[in-house]
Amino acid sequence: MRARRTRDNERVTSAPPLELPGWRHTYSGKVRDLYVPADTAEGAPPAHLLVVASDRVSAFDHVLSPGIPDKGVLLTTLSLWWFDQLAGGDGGRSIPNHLVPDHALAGDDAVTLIPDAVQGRAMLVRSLDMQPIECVVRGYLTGSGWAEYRAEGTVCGIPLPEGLHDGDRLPEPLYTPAFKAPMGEHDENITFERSVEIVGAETAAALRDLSLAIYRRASATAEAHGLILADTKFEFGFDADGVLTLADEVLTSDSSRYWDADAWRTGTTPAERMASFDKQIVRNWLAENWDKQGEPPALPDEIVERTRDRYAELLRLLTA
Ligand code: Q0Q
Repeated sequence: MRARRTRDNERVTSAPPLELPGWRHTYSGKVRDLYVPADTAEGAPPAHLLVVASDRVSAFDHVLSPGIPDKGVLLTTLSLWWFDQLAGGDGGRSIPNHLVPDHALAGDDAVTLIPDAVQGRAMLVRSLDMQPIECVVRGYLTGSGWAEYRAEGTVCGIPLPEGLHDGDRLPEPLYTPAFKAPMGEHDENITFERSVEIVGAETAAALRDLSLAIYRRASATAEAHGLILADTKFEFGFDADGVLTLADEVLTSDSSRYWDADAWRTGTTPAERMASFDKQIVRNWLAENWDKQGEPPALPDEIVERTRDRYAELLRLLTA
């Protein structure tokens, strides 16, 4: 199969993106593909977009094989559920999102615009003026944050109290933005002050405040379902009326870390405490079976099955 490069300059040997009737493929991320209406003139702003989630899984900057069966459907269903919760489904104030207004899981015009081949794993969204900031919120100390804390006592340059351990809850959720780098480069952690220079003071403050408010709301919902939302990342854009709008996917296992709350409370080791519902199963297996040189090995059936089961379990725990 011919290798090709995604927008992140990822060398992937996966199949070329699907041909979808009425749509033109415009670019591929590691695990998702973006389409514009086929009749969109070159260079013209599309009326709306189709965000298609694949079954591909990535880790350590590689797209892995095989894919995880149903991953695209499971993560899209979770995104749609969270968009609905944050639009007022959880009783809170409505957070504007980019879904085409009447988008639902079944039986409306939006769904008929979504080709059969990607039903259930595609979102029909309004085209926004996307802001180049990855809005990361961390409620717990783990991953790259824990690594920096051990070395420097800070997370993204923000000083933290001494004596914290891997997996500990932070005194307050931290907003740690990243600058969305151009194709092929990595997002770069930046200070809030740098985000002000990039998008202006008003937008930078709005991105921060909205991200922290959404994290707090989603974290409370997760805890009510026996889960911890350790960290997550949001993307926003301005709509045609200048309203800052929640975009991309939201609060999925690809954009967030979820842990089992009981395991976190009772576990004695970081691994026990951070029983993840995301791709930590894949990361742990790769860490034990790949020297990070060359292409990663194929994932064994057992790892694929366990990962799929965790995605399905997360969706059940939150939405049942
Ligand atoms: C937009 N992306 C992300 C992506 C690959 C999604 C552009 N509503 C929007 C959205 C969204 N979501 C975007 N642009 C304008 N309006 C989102 C990074 C990348 C596949 C899917 N890129």
